[in-house]
Amino acid sequence: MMLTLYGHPISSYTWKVLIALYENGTPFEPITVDQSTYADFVAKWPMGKFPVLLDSDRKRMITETSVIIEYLDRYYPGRTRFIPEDFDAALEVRRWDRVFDHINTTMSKVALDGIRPDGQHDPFGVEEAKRIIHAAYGVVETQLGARDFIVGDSFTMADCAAAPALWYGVRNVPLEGKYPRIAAYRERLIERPSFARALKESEPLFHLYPGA
Ligand SMILES: N[C@@H](CCC(=O)N[C@@H](CS)C(=O)NCC(=O)O)C(=O)O
Repeated sequence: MMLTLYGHPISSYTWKVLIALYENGTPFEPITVDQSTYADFVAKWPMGKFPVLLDSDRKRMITETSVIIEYLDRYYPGRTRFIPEDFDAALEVRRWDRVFDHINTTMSKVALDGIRPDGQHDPFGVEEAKRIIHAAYGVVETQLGARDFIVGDSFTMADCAAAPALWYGVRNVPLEGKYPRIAAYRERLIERPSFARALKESEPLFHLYPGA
């Protein structure tokens, strides 16, 4: 097997890369980061952040989901292209990819606060996180306009980032009826076969999610 992905079936950032792999039916071996594999994983990538892609053919280890997807788009391209050829369009994709990753990381602050021990909660930090996410929802709502996808009319890396960020984001920081385009876009992403598959595969382990 050329490609190996260290990740976890309920991890939002793992989903982002799984969506890219499933979009194009790219063959890979998944390795779940758990107690039995953690030491091996951290030896490879001491940052301890997943997912991580290993390419045995090209003898490369790629970290950071946006870089992994750019790598797949270049070296293992398929029917769905994640980065447009046009440079300005590519920058737009990268820009919205960053917005969704920001939602994703900020949302986990809200989710993880729920499992902190008594006396260790951070209500100020949680309120701050919610304020940041609502600001992001506002710009995403405006950007969506009449678009099916976040940039232009085709599915890109930015949509790979949007699916997990909005799936978990809206669970933790509800839309409160204020962002109808985000609600509809989130449903379209959930119906996309690549994401539907990642969601389905997460079900057996979903009880591990904080507050699930
Ligand atoms: N910027 C990173 C974020 C990855 C990330 O935060 N992954 C989470 C899982 S969804 C993680 O590894 N958490 C475990 C930890 O931080 O120790 C990326 O895009 O790959």
